[in-house]
Amino acid sequence: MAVSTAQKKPTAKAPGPKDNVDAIRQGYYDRIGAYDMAPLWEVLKGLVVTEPKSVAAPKVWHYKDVRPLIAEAGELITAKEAERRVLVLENPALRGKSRATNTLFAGLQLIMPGEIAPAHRHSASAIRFVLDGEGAYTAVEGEKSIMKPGDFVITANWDAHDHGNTSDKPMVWLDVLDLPTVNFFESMFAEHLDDEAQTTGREDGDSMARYGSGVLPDGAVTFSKKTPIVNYTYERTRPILDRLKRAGDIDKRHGARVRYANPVTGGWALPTMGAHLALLPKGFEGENYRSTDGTIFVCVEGKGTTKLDDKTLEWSPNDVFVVPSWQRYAHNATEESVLFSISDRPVQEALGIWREGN
Ligand code: 1HN
Repeated sequence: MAVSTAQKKPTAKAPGPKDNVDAIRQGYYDRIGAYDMAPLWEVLKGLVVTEPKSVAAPKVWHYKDVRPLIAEAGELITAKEAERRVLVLENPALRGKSRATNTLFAGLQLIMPGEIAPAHRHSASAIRFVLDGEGAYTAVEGEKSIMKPGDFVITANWDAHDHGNTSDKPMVWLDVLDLPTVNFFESMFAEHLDDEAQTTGREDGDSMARYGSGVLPDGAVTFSKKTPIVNYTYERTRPILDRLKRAGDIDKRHGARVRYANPVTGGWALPTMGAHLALLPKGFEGENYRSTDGTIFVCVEGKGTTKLDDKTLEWSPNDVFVVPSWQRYAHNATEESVLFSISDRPVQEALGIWREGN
C-alpha cells in the first residue's frame, strides 16, 4: 500500500495563523491516513444529519412511454437467455446501481406466450405486482398461481420460483426486491434448480385457502417471519377497499387503505418489505405526509397527482412512481383511484428507526 508522505508546498503569500493551522491539520490527516484512520470531526455533520436527506430522487415512469420499450425487449432476447427479462427502474439520482429507492430494486418483467423463466432461489425476497396480461403463472415452493392484474405475489427469501406464460398474451409485472438491502449486509446467496420448472404439488389458491380464511390447518407450522400466502389476489382485496370507503374509514393522508399482512402473526407479509393497497375517492385531496421509508407506488386504477415540495408526479394506470425517504407528499385524485405501495418499512420498524410526520 502506498504511504502518503505528501507535504503542503509553501504558498507565495506569507502564511497567516489560519493557514498554519490548516496546514498542520492537513499534515496530521495525511499521517493518520497512512494508518487508514481519519478525523471524525471533518465528516461528523454529514454522518449525523439533523433529518434525512435522501440520495434518491422522486420519479414517475409512465406506462404509456415504457410499454412499447418493454415490448421491444421481447424481440431482443428470450426469457430463457435473459434468465429474467426485466427492465430495471433506475432512480435517476442512483443510475447504475439498480435501485428505485436507496434500499429497493424495482423492474418491469415481460414474459411472452410459451416462455419459461427457469427455477431458481436466492436470499433476496421478491414481490410481483401484476400490471398487464392475464394467465401467466408463477410457481413458488410448489404452488402454482395464475396471475391477474392487481395481484400481489410473494416470493420470500430462499423460496424456489419459476414463471411461465401459458396464455396467448404477453404479461408484464412489476418486480420489487430487497436486493440492495441484502447486498448491504453482504448476505446474498443464489442457486439454480436442476429442473427448469418445479413440479407443482399444490393447487392454485391453496395457501390462501389454508391460511387466509380465518382457519388454519390444524397443527400447522407457524410462519413467523414470512407470510404463508403466495398470491393476495386483487379479486379478494379490491372489494375490501369499497367496504372501507362505504363505512367512511378513510385516512386523511392515505385514503381507504389496507396493509398486506401475514395472517398467522398479523405482521408484515415479508420481514424486509411492507405493502399497502389504498383507495382514494374521486376528488380526494390528501393531507401532507412523510415517513422515513422511501416508497414505490403503482397506480392500479384512476388518475391523479402526488405533490412533493418541489415536484408534482402525475399518474394514471400502471404508472410506477417513487417518493424518497422523508420527502413530504400529498395525494390528489381526480378520479376514484387505487394505489399499491411498497417500502422497506418493516426493516426500519424492526430496527426501531422508522418515523412518520407531516
Ligand atoms: C429475479 O429472480 C426475478 O425471479 C425478477 O422473477 C427480478 C431482479 C434481480 C434479481 C433477481 C424473478 C430480479 C430477480
